[in-house]
Amino acid sequence: MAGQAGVSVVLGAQWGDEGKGKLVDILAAEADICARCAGGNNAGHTIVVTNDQGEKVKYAFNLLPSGLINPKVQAFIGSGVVVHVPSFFKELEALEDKGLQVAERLFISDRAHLVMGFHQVVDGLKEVELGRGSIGTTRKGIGPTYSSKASRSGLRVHHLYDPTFPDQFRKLVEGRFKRYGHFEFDTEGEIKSMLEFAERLRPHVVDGPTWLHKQLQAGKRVLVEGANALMLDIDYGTYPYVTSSSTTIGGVCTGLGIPPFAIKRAIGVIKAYTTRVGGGPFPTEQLNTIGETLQEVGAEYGTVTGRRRRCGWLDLVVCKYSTLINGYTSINLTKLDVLDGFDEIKVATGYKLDGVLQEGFPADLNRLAEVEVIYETLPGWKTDITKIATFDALPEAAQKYVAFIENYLGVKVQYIGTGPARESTITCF
Ligand code: 2SA
Ligand code: GDP
Ligand code: MG
Repeated sequence: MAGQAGVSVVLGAQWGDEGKGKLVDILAAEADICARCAGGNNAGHTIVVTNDQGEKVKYAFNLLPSGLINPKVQAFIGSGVVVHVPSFFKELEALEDKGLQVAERLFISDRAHLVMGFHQVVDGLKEVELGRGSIGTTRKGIGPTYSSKASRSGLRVHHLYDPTFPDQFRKLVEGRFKRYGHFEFDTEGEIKSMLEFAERLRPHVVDGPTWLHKQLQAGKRVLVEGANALMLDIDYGTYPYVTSSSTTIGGVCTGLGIPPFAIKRAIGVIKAYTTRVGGGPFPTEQLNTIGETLQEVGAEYGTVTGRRRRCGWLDLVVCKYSTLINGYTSINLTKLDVLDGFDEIKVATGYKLDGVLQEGFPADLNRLAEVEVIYETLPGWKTDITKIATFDALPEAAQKYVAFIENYLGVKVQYIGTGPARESTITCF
């Protein structure tokens, strides 16, 4: 359980937006620290909490860890995260406006890379350059910042307190002008603003690995909130239609600076169907009324960009591949309620190429485009499950749907989502 000392991890098993934020919020009740290890404010986690007056209050997290709703939890932004400092404060203020005391509980690694305004401009320019082949990024500057990091010219949080920061900043902008032509950008204005932000940021900055190790040594329970998801991973996702960070369990170790054996469990979050926002392959996508129904009933809109998410049937080939890489110790199956109205439900169980059943997930997108998807058709339950609180009370067909997933993946479903609110969760064990 999340209650044990050490590290518990929540990771997206598909293309993101599986409902990780909701699970993180629930598990935060039994955690001391909630940490982000990768990505930036491209992530969008929506949490719905029923307040004392019985009203539903919605929280949207992008860069800050979702565990912050729990007032006892400290939040940590690890070295693998890329941080747009103005967005950090905007989000912090928005949470404080909702009555949450956040500032004293929020820590950020000195090694996290900084997303600058010019990274965001370049994100847009790159997308325009790609034209029809564009990735469909969130334009938050994520890819260009990780590019700066990998090319060893990036600026990290600690650089904000280095007297050479302005010069290093100018050099970085000059490099972008050389590559993309002279775009409109107020370099000196941005430097001034970053240095002002640096002073506000100072109380939050810690020596990342030392700080976290001290907490672990003190027996603290650390909950890691994965951002984006396995199929958006820079190495294992549908490259190049991916984000630019390591979204796998490996990214948890590198992003936080912890050894693998500190991780006690990894919960894979799987949506009961599949969605994807942005470009790139999606073998089970339904460009028909099925996809439209999933989109409408599931309210599938991007939390950051407001874009409509593409929708399709559950793809167990993807989930198996994801399980193989991340080694889930259990599953949170989310949004099962969205399937309530279907007569029958399809699930992808295999890909064939040239008539041959494939082992694994193809790396080559041209080959992926040629796969014949093999489906299993399961009966729907045609029942409103949103008020159901136990597994045994679920309609038989819904139980069978869950069992089918467990059998295919060889991993038990621990939590089932039946609605957006915290309390709309069945805990199986
Ligand atoms: P980026 O901005 O460089 O990380 O984009 C690269 C690809 O990664 C996808 N991506 C996402 N996919 C799902 N959800 C994300 N967060 C938001 C949300 C997305 C939104 O929670 O709804 O609001 O549009 C997210 N962030 C990045 C992106 O679509 C590209 O395919
Ligand atoms: P994340 O990026 O994985 O944290 O997921 P998002 O928050 O971007 O998207 C998931 C959406 O589904 C949010 O709007 C949640 O409020 C909602 N949600 C989460 N779990 C459930 C569920 O079990 N049922 C329904 N109907 N909605 C859910
Ligand atoms: Mg999201």
